[in-house]
Amino acid sequence: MNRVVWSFACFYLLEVPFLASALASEVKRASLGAVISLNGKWQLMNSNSSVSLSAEVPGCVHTALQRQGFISDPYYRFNDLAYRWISLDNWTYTTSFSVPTHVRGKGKAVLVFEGVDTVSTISLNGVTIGKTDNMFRRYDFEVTGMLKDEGNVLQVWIMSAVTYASQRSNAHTEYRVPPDCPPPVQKGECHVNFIRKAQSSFSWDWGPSFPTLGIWKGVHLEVFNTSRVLSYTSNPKYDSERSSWNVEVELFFDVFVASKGLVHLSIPLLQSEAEFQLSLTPGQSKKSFVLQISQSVTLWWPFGHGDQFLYYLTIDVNLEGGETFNAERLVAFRTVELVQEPIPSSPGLSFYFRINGKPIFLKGSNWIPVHAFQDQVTTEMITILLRSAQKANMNALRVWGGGVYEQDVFYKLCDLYGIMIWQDFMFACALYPTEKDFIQTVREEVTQQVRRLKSHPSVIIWSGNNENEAAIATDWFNVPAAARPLYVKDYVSLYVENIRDIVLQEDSTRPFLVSSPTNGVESEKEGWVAKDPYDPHYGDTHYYSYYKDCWDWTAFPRTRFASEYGFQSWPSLSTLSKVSVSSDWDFSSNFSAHRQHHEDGNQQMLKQAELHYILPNSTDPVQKYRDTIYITQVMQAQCVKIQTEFYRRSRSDIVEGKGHTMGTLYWQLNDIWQGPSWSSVEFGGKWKMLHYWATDFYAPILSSGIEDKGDLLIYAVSDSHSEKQNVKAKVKLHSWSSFNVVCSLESNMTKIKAEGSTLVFQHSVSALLKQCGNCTRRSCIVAFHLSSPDDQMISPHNHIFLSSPRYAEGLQKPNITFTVKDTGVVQNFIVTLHCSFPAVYVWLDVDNIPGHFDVNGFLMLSKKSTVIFGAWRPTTAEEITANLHITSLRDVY
Ligand code: BMA
Repeated sequence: MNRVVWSFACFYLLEVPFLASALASEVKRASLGAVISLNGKWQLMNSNSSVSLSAEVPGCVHTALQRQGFISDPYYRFNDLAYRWISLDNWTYTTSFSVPTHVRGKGKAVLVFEGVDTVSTISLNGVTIGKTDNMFRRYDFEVTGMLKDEGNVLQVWIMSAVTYASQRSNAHTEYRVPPDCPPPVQKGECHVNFIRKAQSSFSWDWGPSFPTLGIWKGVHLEVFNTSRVLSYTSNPKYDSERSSWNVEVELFFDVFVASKGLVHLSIPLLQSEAEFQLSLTPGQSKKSFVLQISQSVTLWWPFGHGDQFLYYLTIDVNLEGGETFNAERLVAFRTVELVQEPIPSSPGLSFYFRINGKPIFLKGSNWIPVHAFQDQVTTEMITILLRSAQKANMNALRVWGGGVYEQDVFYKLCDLYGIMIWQDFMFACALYPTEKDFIQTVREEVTQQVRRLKSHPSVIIWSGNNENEAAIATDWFNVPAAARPLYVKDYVSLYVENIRDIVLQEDSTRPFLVSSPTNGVESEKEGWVAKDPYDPHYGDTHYYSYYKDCWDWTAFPRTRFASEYGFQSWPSLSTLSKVSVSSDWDFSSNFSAHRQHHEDGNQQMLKQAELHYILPNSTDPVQKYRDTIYITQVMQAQCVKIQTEFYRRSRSDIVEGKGHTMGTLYWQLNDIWQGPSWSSVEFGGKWKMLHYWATDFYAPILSSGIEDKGDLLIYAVSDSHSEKQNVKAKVKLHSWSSFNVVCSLESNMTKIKAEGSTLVFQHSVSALLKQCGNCTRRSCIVAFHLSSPDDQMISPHNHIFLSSPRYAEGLQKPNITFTVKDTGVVQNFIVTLHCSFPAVYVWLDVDNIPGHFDVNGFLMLSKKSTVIFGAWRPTTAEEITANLHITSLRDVY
């Protein structure tokens, strides 16, 4: 079913004709030796053989059980609890295969497991060939001499991750490594920090507990005479002495027989090529080569700052015996620096990214796993999400440390789209053990992941973990004071002495941070665990406050970099209805409580909403449920907008020693299932109101209004690096009760700062209201935008309320009616709206028709408006008409 929901991404794929060919590149055209895929149908059995079925590899037990009809959709209603038994059992995957004699005759045979989830013992023809304990690693097991022509039996026995984690925790007797278990509201499993597996798979505050088991990535047999290439990397580096670029290429070999050959590197578009002698001796080795570029290159820029120019690099290895290895890869030229230096009149240090020498404000969000069953994540799902991010003017995402290192296609798309990646290592919200075997497996994981990902220009920073510095510093787990040094020692050992050490050795082209949030170099000075990792004078911060009025922008910490902040909302009824029945559609139902994994989450949403809106009170229960979902999305969009605009305005301000904010990554972009969360895109790809609004609050030129000490202030925030544009603010006061503009004002023409925020309009609110005659705080709203000297609109429309909409006077039911027409452009429909009174937070929802509107959740201050709906699958004006629901604030009470 999920496949169907997500299957519309081809429309996005079509949108970018280059995409398909770019994704298809980078395939190994030929490799040294023979490769036999063992993917496909395997047999799967539980521990007492009572369940036996065929299962796809790559895949997982849950997916197999569902596809074969043993269980229904695990996301349906309370099934996460009903299917807990699956994760508590142990499972065996079995396959048999043949190996042609001529292949077997080659020198060395290796079975390669690209990813096993997680703890397994693997046997071939009855002989144990290896064990796995880390889903983030690839495992290679030598099987030379163990293969037959036919009837080879390969078996993977997978132990319950829950049992394993608990055994490992029990065996750790000297001291606790907290937390033991997640909070009860998450209905999860315990001790996930003892297993190298997606930490959110044991439950999270936005996701279910599905401690999966499976062979989640491909399996193949490699047989070769002399050597094979394990992996290869390519990293452009700027050589400031020569004032030109080099491309460093590394080839990682597994050599069976000593051999010699040639390596040929070339970037045809830059007319650069070079040949190198290669001499290989038995064992594993890394060979590095430098291709000097003499021409000038076109740089790669983050989205919104220039093009994402990519060049093809070809790598050809020719061994004397005639064996060859060829690969093609996209490379991009860009530099990245994380700048932490003193700022005049502000204690502490700056914290911002400089790409190609230019300061870049990171605008984006946080990325979590796309599905609890990773084998079900398709390229289409990833494309939809990344295109949605880019459409919302995002240029950055943080791959959060409680999930998975994403699949290759994710990073390739980010390279193409210009989305910068803040890449966490997969450790989150916990302390971690440091036994030898744990450290060892982590070292291998980090080495492999850095080698896999470092060639992507989109990856701009590595970060050791999510919130673990803060967890120690602010004592989340009540550890006895006397034991603290022990935990700090473990922390430093894992993230600094091991992870950081490996990253610095493997990749000198991008910065490394130990944690997020952190004080960066200040944390380092304080022994890697700062007294207050949330200090706004240093590094990045995470900030959440659910009960405080989010309209009070003065309450937000004026941080250097906001890498997490956000508010929850519920996804649409059409998304929820796929996993619920109508009796669940009540905010106080068991279902509503069950899906909420954050303590008091449902209450927090309503309390926050109630500060400014009258809560829905329809007597029709389903209508009330729909309206309540709507009001949570209104609240979320409004809160995140206010907070994000505050950070963007702060980019060039220092107030009381704080400011120079240079990044906003709100929590969170996507969802793992259909439940309440901080996401702006629902599971299935539908945009919440917040996502529509992000398009505006992340616009390259933003007009942002606030009220400060009785004055209405309007700022122009510009990401531009060069243009010091002349702009004026155009301000209009509208009354809630009529379509007539009550009064219009214009600021003087102001030259606004490039890379900064400039005040363009200031007016006392009381004077404004007096001047406008017919307005009070409650009866009017202020709408504004920025215009160029020749009256072109250069920022999105924006508005500011002078009092809460719940006290709005004159706001009436707008009686919105609509017509839908096909525009004639493929899958684009024009919706014409008419209303009899001004309306606020006008929300269009077409239930299950995938696609999005050009604007949504908007203010309607004229009788007629038009909106475009772009569908992601073929549809008709009639289908849209039949499914379109329109809601505005005044309609819900
Ligand atoms: C931060 C994140 C996640 C969490 C989110 C919302 O702590 O790192 O762990 O889901 O807040 O609570």
